[in-house]
Amino acid sequence: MTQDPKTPNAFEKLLAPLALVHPVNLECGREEDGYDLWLRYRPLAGDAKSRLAARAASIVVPADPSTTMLAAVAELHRALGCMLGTVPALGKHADEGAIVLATPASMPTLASHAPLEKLGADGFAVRADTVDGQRVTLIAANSDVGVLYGVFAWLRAVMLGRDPGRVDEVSAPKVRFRMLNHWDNLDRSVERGYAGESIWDWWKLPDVKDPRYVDYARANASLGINAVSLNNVSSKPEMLLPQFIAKAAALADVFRPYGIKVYFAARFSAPVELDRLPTADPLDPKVCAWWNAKADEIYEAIPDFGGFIVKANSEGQPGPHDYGRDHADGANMMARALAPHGGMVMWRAFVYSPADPEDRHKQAYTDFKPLDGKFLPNVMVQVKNGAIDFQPREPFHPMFGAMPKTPLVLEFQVTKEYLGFATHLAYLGTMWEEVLRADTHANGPGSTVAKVTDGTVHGHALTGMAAVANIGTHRTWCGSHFDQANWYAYGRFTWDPHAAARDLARDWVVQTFATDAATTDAIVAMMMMSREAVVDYMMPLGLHHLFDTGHHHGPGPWVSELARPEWNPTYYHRADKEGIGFDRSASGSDAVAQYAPEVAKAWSDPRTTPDELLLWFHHLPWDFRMKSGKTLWEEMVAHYDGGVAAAVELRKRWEAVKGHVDARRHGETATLLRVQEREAIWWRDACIAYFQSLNGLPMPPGTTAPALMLAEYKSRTFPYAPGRGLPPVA
Ligand code: BDP
Repeated sequence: MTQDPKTPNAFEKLLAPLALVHPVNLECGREEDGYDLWLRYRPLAGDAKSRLAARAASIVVPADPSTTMLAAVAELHRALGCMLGTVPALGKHADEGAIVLATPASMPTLASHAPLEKLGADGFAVRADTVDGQRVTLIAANSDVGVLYGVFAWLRAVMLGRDPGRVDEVSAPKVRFRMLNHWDNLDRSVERGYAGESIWDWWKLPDVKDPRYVDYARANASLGINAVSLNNVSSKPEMLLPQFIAKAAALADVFRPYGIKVYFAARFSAPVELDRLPTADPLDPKVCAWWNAKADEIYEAIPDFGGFIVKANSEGQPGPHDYGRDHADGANMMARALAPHGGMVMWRAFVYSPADPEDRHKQAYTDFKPLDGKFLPNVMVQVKNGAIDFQPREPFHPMFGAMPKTPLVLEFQVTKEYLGFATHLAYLGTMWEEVLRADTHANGPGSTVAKVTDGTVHGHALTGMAAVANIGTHRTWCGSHFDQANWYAYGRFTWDPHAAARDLARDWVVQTFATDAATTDAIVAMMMMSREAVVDYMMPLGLHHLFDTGHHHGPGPWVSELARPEWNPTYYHRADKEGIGFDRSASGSDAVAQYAPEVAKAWSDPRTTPDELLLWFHHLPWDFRMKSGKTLWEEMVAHYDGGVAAAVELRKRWEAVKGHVDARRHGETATLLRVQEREAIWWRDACIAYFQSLNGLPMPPGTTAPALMLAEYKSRTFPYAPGRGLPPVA
């Protein structure tokens, strides 16, 4: 349905302050190309249409609506216009069939209709209710952004096929800072980005505000994401120059109605680089004054600026160690500058030293544990889900549960740097669920990472999750259709870290493909098996970081000559003629001792360590007897074969749903699944050929030898693989 933009109607007048580009010029029902993400609002028919129409007779908007309230109205307008083909009227009263948007400020009697005390600042209640004797849909919250979230929740329920007249949902987020971290450079390249360029068109900002920014904000708000850091954590000082602050301010203006605050990744040495201060020592009064003034300048342009995220003393980034200070000194200096404005510092714990020979697994904990309790109240320490990096599987980071006095931000990576870029299908919901449900035992059994993250284990009110975004200029936003599911699932986990990966997958499939139950089941099943498939064909049994250098595309278990030991895959697998694996038990690096005694005990002994983490914690002989009765070598080959079989299975299952998914998205996905199958075989063969070259063992009976000689796999180079961004990183 398209409305004539020349005839301004009541909606257009109402929504004018939002300054959306053609907010009422709806374009519904065009070919599916992935752009609409899970907010597709396809036209309804039959009963579904009449049921919705009966519940969408009018929209009642509070008087003097904020731009956030207008964003809620705009979304209803867009969604109902597309799904019904007609736009409901704007109503003043709660007439029969109205959708009533309400906060205590707009409806003094609201408390008798909605459990406001349960909703907190961002929660909502969406319910079929009777107001003044009329049956209405009440979307209630304590704040306007809560109403916006409620609108998205109601629309989701409609898209999931629920009866719009029976929706009854009361929900509040369990995490306060629900953040996306863009690793976007100022030249628009994206570090570890596989979906095109950065969507921030820095060059044209602040003048040109791409309408895509609004769609980006809508998508985030639909999940509850409320914080966005704009630039790469391996940051450039120029982000803090006035011209970039102005560009960021323009983005902040677009995002504000959607409840999203912007953050910057701040470079620790910026005072030296931008203003030639002789030092960036965090205890130097001139340096502190520089940051104070910089914070004032930023808040002048962006009054609701979120704060800084900082990668310091890690992978070449400057930091307080350069001046003999510790991470708390650095973080607190910035925190003091931001505190008068209500800003936060998210200080990353992803640090490992270029000089320290200690097991990389142990270094962050060793650095940060003694600092517990030393950070100012507006500092959170941001910790990756695993101890080393974003590997296909890692044990949870030992800092979870070990920092009782420090609020932690749990950091995930949505972009699939280590799980096949945007060409492999890997639903990460299952990986994140595994981490979130892992038991730290910090405060007795049941002290899961989710409960550390939601603040309940240590009683923190400041809670946060962050993830490296997978978003770029590609039409699908994420580089492939299925990669959208990872943005989606991550966002939903930030709202509720106790959610189930399968439920989120199902919701995403129904919203995204809107197909019959059998097809939905088939696609959900594909998603649920996909991450384990990648683990199996890349690095099973706790192996990690077998990637080729720099770009991390494809296998490179043989790489051993890079300057820093921990940049080499051989550092992680330690394979030789006798055995394989990293001994992190007491006889090795003793990284296990960084976990609570219950966890350490289980992971200290290969017989009680789960197979999935075996070689992460133990160096074992190739003939080690596995729980299955197979030798370690046989088991490893079986996993590699299982991974390839699963990739074949994914391709076949997708072929089977042909005709049940629109042709374009089906075809594009089918092509990628063929790539995945081919690369799964490559991974399997290259790794087996390499390990076999060390152990000299024959292929287990019934298995197939690698197709090519090891030298052929070793000779492959990918100088132009995507995602390296600037500057070059290892
Ligand atoms: C590593 C990436 C690197 C990032 C780093 C980080 O390879 O590009 O800069 O993480 O998180 O996994 O800072």
